[in-house]
Amino acid sequence: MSEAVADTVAGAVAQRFTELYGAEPHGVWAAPGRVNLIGEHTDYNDGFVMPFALPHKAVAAVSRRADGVLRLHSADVEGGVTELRLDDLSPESDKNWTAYPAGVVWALREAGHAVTGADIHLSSTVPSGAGLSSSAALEVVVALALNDLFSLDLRGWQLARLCQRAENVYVGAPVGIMDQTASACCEAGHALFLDTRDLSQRQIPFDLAAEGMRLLVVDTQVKHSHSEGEYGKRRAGCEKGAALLGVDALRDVPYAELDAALARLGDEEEVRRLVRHIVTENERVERVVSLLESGDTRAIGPILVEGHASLRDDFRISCPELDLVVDTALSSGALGARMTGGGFGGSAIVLAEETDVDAITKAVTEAFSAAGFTTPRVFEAVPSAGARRLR
Ligand code: GAF
Repeated sequence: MSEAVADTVAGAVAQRFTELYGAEPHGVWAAPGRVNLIGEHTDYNDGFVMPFALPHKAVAAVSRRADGVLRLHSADVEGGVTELRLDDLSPESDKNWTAYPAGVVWALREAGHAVTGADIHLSSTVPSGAGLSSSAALEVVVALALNDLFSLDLRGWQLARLCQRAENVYVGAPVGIMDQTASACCEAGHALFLDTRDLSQRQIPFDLAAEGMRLLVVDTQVKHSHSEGEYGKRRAGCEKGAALLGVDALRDVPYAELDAALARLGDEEEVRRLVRHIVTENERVERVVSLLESGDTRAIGPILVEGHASLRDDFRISCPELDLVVDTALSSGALGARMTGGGFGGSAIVLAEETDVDAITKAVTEAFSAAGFTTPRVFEAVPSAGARRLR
């Protein structure tokens, strides 16, 4: 988003805030959605991930209050202003969209931060249910706004931890730390190489346009939700694998010792598949990082494809629509393609030469039509800025 566009968006959200609450907001903030280049379901196994921020953002106009009241409004949801008392916030009491911002306020206060109330108006361009972290964007934009307004002085990774806690405990979705950290910490023109064990990070330059390539996001329009059981089952299976192998997390199983670890799991076939995905996926992230750092960007394509096969066959979280994107894109000349995010629907990414983008988009759209699937939404993903104050 250029500075001029950011200013227009901030102005529109601020104006709506003023209409709703009768005074100008104390500030306006933005936090992006993300796509993950590689490193899927590794984050709750203390492993490696590599997301980058999308230009799509949640924007929040916010004012401080001192009277223990939280007022929430979203441009994207039918209905008026929701008014809550901070003292009444309690985990899983709220099953609406308001659980995301209210959960962040709850997590901040639970951690001892003096947040005394707020008026918040939100507006987001991150597609929801598309595996592009619309929830994390909402959480992070609220956390950043409150961090500034109450002078909490928390760093990006600390805000991400609090947002994850809001989602785990308040919303009740057992997600890892990737999405919140991506939204809080990504930088324009870079992918974020993140070690989810200690949250150490490296910004890896990722400017595909300069090299004549593009990265497409194909939103299959198949909706997914992390609070539903399958995500939690995969997480529990990974934790069982770590316990059976006697390690803190599957991150601690070295790739070179994968075969021995699988042999030790004996007839635990389901757990063996989950372990194989996590251990090989961490190694794929490391390979992608080293290829990008040595300037060999095109060579990451086959690794993305390996990652998709592992998610489809071992982790078993793909779906016919995601598989069709990957197969069609590859047979139309893509350099690589894979599902991205939590799975069971959502989006796939396609790495392609700029000159092949139109043909791939057409082929995928036609394949969906021929299969009787809903028309997918295809757009280019440009690595964009992380969360920031707009005004
Ligand atoms: C979802 C979760 F929110 C992340 O924490 C991560 O586990 C991802 O699925 C899979 O890599 O986006």
